[in-house]
Amino acid sequence: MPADVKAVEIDRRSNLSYDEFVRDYLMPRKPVVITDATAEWKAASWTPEWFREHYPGKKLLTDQGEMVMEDFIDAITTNGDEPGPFLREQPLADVFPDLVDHVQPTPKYALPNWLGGNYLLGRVTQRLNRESQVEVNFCGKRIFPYLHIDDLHVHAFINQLYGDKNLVVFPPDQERFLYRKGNQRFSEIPDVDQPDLERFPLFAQARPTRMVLHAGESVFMPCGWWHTTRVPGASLSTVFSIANASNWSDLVGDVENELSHRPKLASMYSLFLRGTGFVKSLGR
Ligand SMILES: O=C(O)CCC(=O)C(=O)O
Ligand SMILES: [Fe+2]
Repeated sequence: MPADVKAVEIDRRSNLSYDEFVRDYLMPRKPVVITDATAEWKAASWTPEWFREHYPGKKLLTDQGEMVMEDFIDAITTNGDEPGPFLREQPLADVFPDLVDHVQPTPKYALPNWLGGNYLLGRVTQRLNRESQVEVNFCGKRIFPYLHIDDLHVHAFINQLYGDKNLVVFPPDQERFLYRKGNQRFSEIPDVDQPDLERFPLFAQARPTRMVLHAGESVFMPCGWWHTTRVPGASLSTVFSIANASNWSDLVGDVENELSHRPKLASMYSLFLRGTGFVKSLGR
């Protein structure tokens, strides 16, 4: 076994200043659990029962089909053996437009965020803007369906609001043990807690970092870090993503790859995005 592979330790911080965040976590691309980033959010008091009371009869599009709120809450608060329904990666502004102000203010660590705004080409603008939306993940006991990295090399903040969440995390240099599906952003390993080592022998060399995120805590997941989650019971959380000077060049590389069927457009566009990034970084 190569001696250089060690599980990474993940700090838990509160009262973290912006400058410390940038120096110790954002620039070195090191995950950190921040225990007080969302303390002022109204969403800090979200519970399954609160949703039941506030949205009677509301139809939800879960991964198991359409359900009304009451049935959904019953299902996610009952710990059966089968995974229950999952309201997964849905834009908060679409599903609960009246709750957008519940996730304000945006934590200072997530600024500036260059994912909003207009980037001339409609398709690219939409792609970036979509990543900038706050998404909700509501579910009962279950595993997040896949070990993955996030799209477009964005950095993510996962904000746990109700219940616990177990995370399994691997740094980018362990990708060689993780059986990436081609050049997609997913691993072929269905469950890192019960890996089939005959099928995935290199995984034996991986050194996962495991941690629990409690309600009120957020984790900063830098771009390129592999992660998956499991929840032992009902869980409410949001995820939002950022791009700025710290990861812009990686993001532009991804956009360029996506346009690779039109090489001229891809290189012009990449030049434009890099230039825009440069101007934005001067504006700070
Ligand atoms: O909140 C979770 O359980 C995982 C979310 C996540 O990693 C994602 O949406 O990309
Ligand atoms: Fe993710």
